[in-house]
Amino acid sequence: MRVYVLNGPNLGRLGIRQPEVYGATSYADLVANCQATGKELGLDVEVRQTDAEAELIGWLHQAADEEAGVVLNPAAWSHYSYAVRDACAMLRGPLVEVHISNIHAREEFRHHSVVSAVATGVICGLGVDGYRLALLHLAGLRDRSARG
Ligand code: CA2
Repeated sequence: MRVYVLNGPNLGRLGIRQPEVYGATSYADLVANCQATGKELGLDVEVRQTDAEAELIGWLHQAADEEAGVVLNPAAWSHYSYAVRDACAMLRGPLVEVHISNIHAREEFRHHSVVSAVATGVICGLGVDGYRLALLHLAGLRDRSARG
């Protein structure tokens, strides 16, 4: 099963600033952890990050065309990008939305994600463990569908 782990703006700076909010794991470590989890679970995992909305939308179209699973941290776009939401709605495989921080315990503008309504499920506030949990969920779906 092909899985895209897609990350939105500023997440490439993980571990450099605000460790009290986002933890001490660097973006490079996050990529390595997702790849290791993918290997463990037999998932073909590709991890990407972009600060450009059009690039993320292109990757979502690619995932839709391939019927791939997606783990998405839309970052700030979660809160206002109907373009990202519409691209997510086109996906044909499962979509797990991940937030490292607990967006509900932060500023009011972070409490709502326009993406969540079109996601299969949402994980938030569990730090970078959320990515591993999302990949475990996708592997479980794959296993259940293989069993029929
Ligand atoms: O908690 C999350 O994962 C967020 O999606 C992260 C976004 C934020 O806009 C969302 O409300 C919640 C921001 C990512 C910024 O990442 C940084 C990384 C290092 C230093 C500063 C910001």
